[in-house]
Amino acid sequence: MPLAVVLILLVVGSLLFHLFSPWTFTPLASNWGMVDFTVDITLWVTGVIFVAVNLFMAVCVIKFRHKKESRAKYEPENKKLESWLTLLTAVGVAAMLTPGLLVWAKFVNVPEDAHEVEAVGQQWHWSYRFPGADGKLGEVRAELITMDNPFGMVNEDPNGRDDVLIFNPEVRIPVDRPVKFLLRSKDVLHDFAVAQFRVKMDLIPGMQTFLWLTPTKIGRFEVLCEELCGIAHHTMRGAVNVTEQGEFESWLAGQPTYADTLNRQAGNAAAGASRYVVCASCHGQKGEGLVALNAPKLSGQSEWYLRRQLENYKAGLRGTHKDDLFGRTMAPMANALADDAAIADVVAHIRSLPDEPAPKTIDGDIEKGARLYRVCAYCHGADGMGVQALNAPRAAGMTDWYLARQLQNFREGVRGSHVNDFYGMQMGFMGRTLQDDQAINDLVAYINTL
Ligand code: HEC
Ligand code: HEC
Ligand SMILES: [Cu+2]
Repeated sequence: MPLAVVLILLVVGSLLFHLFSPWTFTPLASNWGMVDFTVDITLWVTGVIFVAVNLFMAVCVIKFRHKKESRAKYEPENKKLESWLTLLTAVGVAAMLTPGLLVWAKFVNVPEDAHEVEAVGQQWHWSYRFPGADGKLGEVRAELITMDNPFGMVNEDPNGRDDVLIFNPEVRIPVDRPVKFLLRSKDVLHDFAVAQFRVKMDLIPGMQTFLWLTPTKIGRFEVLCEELCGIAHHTMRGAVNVTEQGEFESWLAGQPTYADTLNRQAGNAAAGASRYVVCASCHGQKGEGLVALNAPKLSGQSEWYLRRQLENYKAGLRGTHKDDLFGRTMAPMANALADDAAIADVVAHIRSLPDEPAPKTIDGDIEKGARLYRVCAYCHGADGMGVQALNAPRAAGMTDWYLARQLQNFREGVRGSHVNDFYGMQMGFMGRTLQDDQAINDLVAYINTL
């Protein structure tokens, strides 16, 4: 009897959970209503069977429970019942499989008028490429991928010159126009998935895969990598921003083509020197950092990282959080750098400054720090010198009190919580794994030994 009650409670509980649970599908934002329909059918078929089988078991447990006077009857065959059960099972299985085949047929037949976007995955971020004015994506080769040519573009291919390169995890696409995402991985398996679009597909190194959809709602949707791709897999986020056609076009026109990236002017250190005069009042004449002004050492830091931080301050991705006291003193300084050339010049000057190791001011348990640092080494390098491919800056030999404060900031969301700050967000996920200030001190003490 108690078993029968448990079975009945299981059925009632499951139904109530299904009806009242807050975990439901995200609202659909693409043409793939068919996928939802297929999932619904499967849920109905399996749901009805789940309820029927469990209630039947409960009834049997009650009805046929042990009674002294009753005896079991042996009935090995029942043609009629077996035909019924076979037929019902066949109908149920067919009902679950057929819609899936129809969806798949539609999925592999991309509409003629779909425009193309390439999404490129790597540990642990996304970038995108549009075909440009000629409508053709240029040829790419994995062996040509370098820091200066992150897409592996083949220089001789004229189709590639006007390709628009989005070296950022966020992309825009126009609403109500079918789009075919061509998917490519630089390293391991990844999976391009946007929950609201209902379609997803693996990225396979050495192969091009695809998916297509027609976005039907304006909005910003998160891209998740849904294939376990290494220790920082959970930080591999991006966004697809669905906008009106006009807004999309003006955004696209403002993005660099491959030809633009080839012609990018290197910064001028001499011009940067005069711009740096202001910076020196806080960061020091030699970029060595001034603890009294809370300004970190800049000399010896990599060019790409300095540039990105200045851009982030300017765009409000950093230095805008209400508790970010020090970041908020820095942000207006970056705003004074009018354009990309000004940023390139001042960074070129900083790169020309002598790189002397900063004084060590933080004590901690170096052994514990070394153990904690093992995870950090994946992105920042075992030597702490930073890894550009992973967007992680140099930490070794930089100002230690500043590193400790940044770790606190990341942990508390003072830095890295702006929705467009993908790289800060990544470090935020890591910062939140640190238990307390002692862990931070241990880590920084270890970084000081590198
Ligand atoms: C008023 C003082 C002040 C001035 C002037 C100033 N900075 Fe800063 N800067 C700071 C502070 C403080 C921070 C640290 C912010 C934090 O702790 O989050 C900082 C941070 C930075 C960072 C981030 C470093 C990192 O490792 O993430 C860069 C890059 C930077 N400054 C460059 C510049 C440049 C270039 C100039 C001149 C155009 C400049 N700063 C002028 C105070 C200043
Ligand atoms: C998934 C890769 C990844 C891992 C793992 C990682 N970081 Fe980072 N870290 C980053 C990125 C990316 C940035 C740059 C954020 C930005 O651009 O604002 C960063 C920034 C930082 C900064 C700020 C440096 C500065 O000059 O402002 C510190 C400090 C730091 N990381 C320390 C650590 C420590 C300590 C660990 C280990 C607990 C760690 N990181 C693990 C990716 C990583
Ligand atoms: Cu991934």
